[in-house]
Amino acid sequence: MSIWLFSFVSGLFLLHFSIALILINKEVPQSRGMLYPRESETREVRSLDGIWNFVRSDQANPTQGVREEWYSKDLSKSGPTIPMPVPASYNDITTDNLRDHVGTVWYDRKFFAPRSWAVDQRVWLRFGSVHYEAYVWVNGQKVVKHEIGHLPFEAEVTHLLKYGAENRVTVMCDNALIQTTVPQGRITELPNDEGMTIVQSYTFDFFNYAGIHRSVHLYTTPKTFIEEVVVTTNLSKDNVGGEVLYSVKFNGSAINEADNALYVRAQLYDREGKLVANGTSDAQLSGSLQVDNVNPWWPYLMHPEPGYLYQLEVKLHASNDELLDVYRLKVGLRTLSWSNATFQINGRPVYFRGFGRHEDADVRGKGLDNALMVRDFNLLKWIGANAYRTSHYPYSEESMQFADEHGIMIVDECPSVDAENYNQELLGKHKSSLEQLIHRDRNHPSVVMWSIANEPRTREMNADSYFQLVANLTRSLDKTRPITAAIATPWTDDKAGRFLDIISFNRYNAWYSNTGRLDMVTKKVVEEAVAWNKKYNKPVIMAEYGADTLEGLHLQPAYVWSEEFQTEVFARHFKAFDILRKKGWFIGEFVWNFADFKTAQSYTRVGGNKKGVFTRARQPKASAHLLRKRYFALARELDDSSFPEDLFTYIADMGKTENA
Ligand code: BDP
Repeated sequence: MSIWLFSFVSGLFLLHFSIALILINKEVPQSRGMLYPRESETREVRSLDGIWNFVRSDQANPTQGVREEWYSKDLSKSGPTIPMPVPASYNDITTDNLRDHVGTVWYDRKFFAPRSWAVDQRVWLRFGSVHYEAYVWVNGQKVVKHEIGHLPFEAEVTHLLKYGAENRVTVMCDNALIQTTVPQGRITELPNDEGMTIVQSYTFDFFNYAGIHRSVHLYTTPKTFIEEVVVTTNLSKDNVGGEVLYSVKFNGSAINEADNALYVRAQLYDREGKLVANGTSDAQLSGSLQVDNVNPWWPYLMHPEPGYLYQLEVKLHASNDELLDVYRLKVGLRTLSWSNATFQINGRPVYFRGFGRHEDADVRGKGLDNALMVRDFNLLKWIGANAYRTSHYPYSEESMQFADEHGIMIVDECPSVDAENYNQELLGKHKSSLEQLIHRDRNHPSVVMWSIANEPRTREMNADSYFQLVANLTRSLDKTRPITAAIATPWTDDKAGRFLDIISFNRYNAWYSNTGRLDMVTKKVVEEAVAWNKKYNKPVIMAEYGADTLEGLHLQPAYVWSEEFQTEVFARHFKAFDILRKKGWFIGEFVWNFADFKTAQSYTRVGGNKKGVFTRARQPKASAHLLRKRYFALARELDDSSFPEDLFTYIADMGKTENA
């Protein structure tokens, strides 16, 4: 090779190498609109939930449906369809191997657009979540594409609908995870008994359920309508005076072109429906409302009336006072503050006692299920928890609203799990997932922290610049909440903690390390928490600890997988947490996991991950009763709440009561 050619090639190599090293901060697309669909005097909402038609593509030919334009006619015309419930994961509905299907599947259904919708308004089609990637057509016309599950998306379909007639919506959904999706996975082609097959693998520990996971809505808005509402709140030092700051964006033309002077009337109602504040916005459609004798939003058990919500009514008016649009949302007034040692709500220090969770259930997988959601909140309150992390992706909007109502604090996590092999495309999508999450959840009082990742490989090359960019974006989008990430990399090697406000760590003492050694828990937990705090001088949370437990397996003395073992593992951790609490900067304990859940098949998983305190059918294991005593004891000690009457079972008189 000539010297010239050699230097050219090595130059190329160097260039390539340095590109791999440098991650560039590129703008992420900004979400718009997507207010949760609510009826009002100017808006109608229709659900498209129900039984849809469903076709799975040939795994070896995933683009066949697009090439053959299956969306241009009823799916049933292109081949046999099966019924599929929406919302639900499709994986566990049939009795064949649809569970392990990799690639695209198709859904369609018909619906009527009433004649009344044809006049003077817009119609929107909104999906609460389709996992992982979705392509949507209406009457054969492509309307929207969305990547990254667990997040809502929508499109205006006004001009595509036939009014007073039947219409068709078609969805193609792709569950494939690769190195540039969030979360990452790998697709490989492997030989099987019939020849070759496509296999999906991933390192994260929950089943990659897919399909139309949350509700599908059609809703109407006026031509000129409220597109965004952002709310922040303040309280006076004594929590007596409150302030609601709102900022509204509209979409659509003003009534006549010369009329740019739209304005907003904002009214705030208390729980009893009494008007407590009202005002008119400035020309930018922003304003503030002052509330006297405010009822602040408090977490469960921190106050006799937790989860207090007001209703904010936002009315968009033309300059001639004509009412254009009305949107109502719930607002909780609270403040958050944090330092290098504490996290405070309304000026009072918070100690988190909660769970990592999953959206997961028998049959419906990750599909929204109101019965399950309400049962889960009843269990959270029964056990005395005040918080959970939406491990490892955004949970349904309905559950966020429920958390607001019940005073459960949320550590709101984006869908980045086990991030590795950091690359530019991954960074872009990771940032976009946070942008979409913050856009969706910024008005929820229950959201008290953003979690920007779970167990990223933070010792890898590039982890520092990657997480600096992710954290910077998060902070630029919301300065009112602290940032955390659940880290499992040893503190000695971690490169991401310095970009966080609160350090969360996951560790499985006596399970993945020193298996079975209950005598090797307490000291290790204390030592590790102290080390994290020393390294970063920030508040510390233990975000995951636990042990797989087969319901009904009893072994004394405690032995791994038994109910006795899980209970003992918890007790050893409680001891560590009490030592740590005295240090001032240890601010929370989260058990892994709230309930048993489905994972990919593995010889370490018996029908799934069994670290639940509740079974997958949401019944308590022995550990739940212990945890309940601890959580209520903490609530009494720290927040002065009282014990539920049935917390302690009667055992004996113990000489405390007088003879009858
Ligand atoms: C942690 C992960 C969590 C797993 C858990 C476990 O964050 O998703 O389910 O381990 O192995 O590392 O049970």
